[in-house]
Amino acid sequence: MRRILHLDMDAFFAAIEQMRHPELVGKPIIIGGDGDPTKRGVVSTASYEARKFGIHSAMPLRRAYRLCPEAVFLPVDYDEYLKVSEKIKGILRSFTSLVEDIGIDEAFLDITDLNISSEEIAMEIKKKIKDELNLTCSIGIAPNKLLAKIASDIKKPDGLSIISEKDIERLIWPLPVRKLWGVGPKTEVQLKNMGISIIGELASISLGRLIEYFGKSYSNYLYEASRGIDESPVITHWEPKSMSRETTFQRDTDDWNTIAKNLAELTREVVDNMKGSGYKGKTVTIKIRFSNFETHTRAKTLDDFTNSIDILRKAAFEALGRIELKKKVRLIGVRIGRLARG
Ligand code: TTP
Ligand code: MG
Repeated sequence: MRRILHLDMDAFFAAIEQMRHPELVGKPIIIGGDGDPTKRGVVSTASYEARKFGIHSAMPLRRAYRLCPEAVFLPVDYDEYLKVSEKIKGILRSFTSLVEDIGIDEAFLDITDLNISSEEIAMEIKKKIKDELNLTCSIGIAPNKLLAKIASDIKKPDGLSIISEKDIERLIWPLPVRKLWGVGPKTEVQLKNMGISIIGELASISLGRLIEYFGKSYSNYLYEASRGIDESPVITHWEPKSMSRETTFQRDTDDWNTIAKNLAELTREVVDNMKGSGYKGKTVTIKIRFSNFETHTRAKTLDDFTNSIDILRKAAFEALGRIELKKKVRLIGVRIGRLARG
């Protein structure tokens, strides 16, 4: 039987701000955009004190301001959060090299071969993160990644949940289907139409019935996931498929110079990122979202892999030229794909 640990930091961006500004501890604080709640932008995260007002990630900042005008609004300081994230991953790697980095504030560890009890490992990790960084996290430990990820979310903040296969019916089945990794809002609606809202209900229907509604491989996934089955290994190194950046304008714009300047800047940022991690790319895709949310993408594939800013910028502008800018633009994005090391 494997032992997989999933760790997720509590109110990550907000907790880091509270750690470096102790006067903010215990207060409703909201991190998002450039910290000005009168401007366009969304909430990246909110402290647990702010969540009591109904504020959550991805909510427009202006709405958050209406719900809690007394909250402290702060800009996203991504560089700082990334530094803290790297320290956390370093702490995790001091326990085992079998660490899968899945996000800025979360990771899986395969602790099967460590000769310490699950509870002791979790407590030691929590203590080290608290002592060295003054932050708290929530940990789930289970026989696989799927269950460990659900477990870490059962008790938050500062939680620890250790679950085994015999707990699936009692702890997993009553949860909404959305708690399963890979079940997004669309699947949630489709399942609801089939009369299914919790994982236990999903586990009660046959694979044949699922296949009537979903593709074969996704049906297989849902069938197994609802039963707590997941054989996927902890992967210590992922090759990225693409790198991208996008930006939403403060005001929708049809000014060519503004659009061009932003496209050039975003392309430079993606290229810097590629160079920093040693990749070259072959396709450049650009995305334009108009003020009515109509979204268009166009891609340009190059003959060779490259990290040349001149070539990639030219390809981005070629792709842009194939979109008719007939309305004001709300968002522009660049993605470079078909990455290869070199
Ligand atoms: P989460 O782990 O989803 O959230 P959290 O750590 O703030 O809170 P919780 O205690 O519930 O785990 O995401 C980690 C960080 O990622 C979060 O602090 C900010 C960022 N983030 C966004 O920028 N936008 C988003 O929509 C989400 C969900 C997270
Ligand atoms: Mg978190």
